[in-house]
Formats: sequence, C-alpha cells, structure tokens
Amino acid sequence: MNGITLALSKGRIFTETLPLLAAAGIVPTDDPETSRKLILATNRPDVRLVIVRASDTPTYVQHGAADLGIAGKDVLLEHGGTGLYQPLDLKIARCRMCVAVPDGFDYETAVRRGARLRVATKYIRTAREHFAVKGVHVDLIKLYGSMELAPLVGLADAIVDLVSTGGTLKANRLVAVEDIMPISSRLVVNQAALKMKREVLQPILDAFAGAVA
Ligand code: PRT
Ligand code: MG
Repeated sequence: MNGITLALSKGRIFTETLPLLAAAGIVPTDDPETSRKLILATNRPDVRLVIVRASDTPTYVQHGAADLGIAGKDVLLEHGGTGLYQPLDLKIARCRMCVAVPDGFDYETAVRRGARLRVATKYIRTAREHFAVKGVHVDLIKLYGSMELAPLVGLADAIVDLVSTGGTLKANRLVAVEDIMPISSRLVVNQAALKMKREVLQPILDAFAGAVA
C-alpha cells in the first residue's frame, strides 16, 4: 500500500486523537463506537485507520502492519518498544500508574518489615521494575482487567493499576499508596516506514507536534 495506516484503539484514545487528526487534515468517515468495521476510511484516500485492542497497537506498528499508532506509555513499557520510533508525547489519555491497597492495609509497615507482598496487575514488567528498585519482595499475579477486585477477594495484597479520577479506587475502598509514574499516550512509528514513507509521514508528525504544543 502506498498510503499509510494508523493503528488506534477505540474509546479514550480514539476520542482524544480526533483533534490531532483534524490538525493533520484527517477526518475519519466512520465512528468506531458505532461501526463494526475494523478498517476505517478517512477523507484522505492515502490514510486509513485500523482499530485494535489498546495493548496490541505496538505489535501492529512493530511488524509494519500499521505505519504508525497511538499507545499509552503503560502499554509501551510492557511491549518494550522494539522496532518502534517514539517521536512524540501526545499528552492525551493521561493518568497515573499507582500502587493501591485496601483502605486500612498498613502498606508502609508491611514493606518495612520485608513482608512478601502479593501484587495483582496487568503491568508485570512495570511492577517488577518498581518493586525491584525499592527492594520489596513481591509475587506478581498477572490479570487482564478489573485489578481492583483482586484485593477485595483475597487474591492479592496490593494492585498496580492506572488511576485517573480515583473514582474506581474509591468505589472499591482502595487507596493509592504510591505513585509509580505519570502516563500519557505516545505516537509510535514503524522505523522502516519512517524511512520509506517519510514524504507522507513527516507532515502528519509535524501537524501532531504543532497541535500538542
Ligand atoms: O479496555 P481494554 O481492556 O481493551 O484495554 P485498555 O484498558 O488498555 O484500553 P483503554 O482504551 O481503556 O485505555 C487505553 C489507554 O488509556 C491506556 O493504555 C492508558 O494509557 C490510558 N488511560 C487513561 C487509562 C485510564 N486513563 C484509566 N483510567 N486506561 C485505563 N484506565 C482505567 C484503570 O485501569 C482503572 O480501572 O480506568 C480505571 C480507573 O479510572 P478512574 O477514573 O476511576 O480513576
Ligand atoms: Mg479499559
């Protein structure tokens, strides 16, 4: 294909990317929230969008199935970033990566005593790194969603998860006890595509950069 393919997940990333696309003169002709199509056309015949699971975006771009994509830093850290050029923090879909425990659980004391903590998370790599640096012994339990449930039913002592409004933690009587890092979404570009398709890609990257600034 001569044109370019942009990988996006639906939901917050798609919604918050629309203004950036508009700045690059790109308007999708379908709405992924209502259409079941996974390949969406745009007003530009040389630009199409593919709708993928958020955690799959780096994989599509790494293999060149998409030339560029938009993915959360959380997702990129777990993927590792192989084969990806990451030129731009788009500052969208912002949140924080946190450690959270049930309200009343004495996390500080547990850590100080060197207790072995059971931590449930979707973000194994990030969590392993965080606790290794702190010298805290953990047993990591991989989950794919609804991490907030794990401490409530005795699967884990703590979770590592994303927090934006804090509403989900509150509703489940959990409290954030550590901030691991701020998270936002990044533009990722296939390294080979950047060389081969620079003429089409560069103006889009520039428009995104202009819209973010
Ligand atoms: O939903 P799916 O399982 O397909 O994948 P996903 O959850 O990875 O995708 P999506 O579309 O929900 O999120 C895409 C990206 O948005 C993530 O990779 C993050 O970079 C970013 N983002 C920003 C968030 C949040 N804010 C967020 N609040 N991703 C998830 N959440 C979840 C969080 O995990 C927790 O369960 O929302 C809940 C907390 O929200 P508050 O507002 O109650 O604090
Ligand atoms: Mg989600």
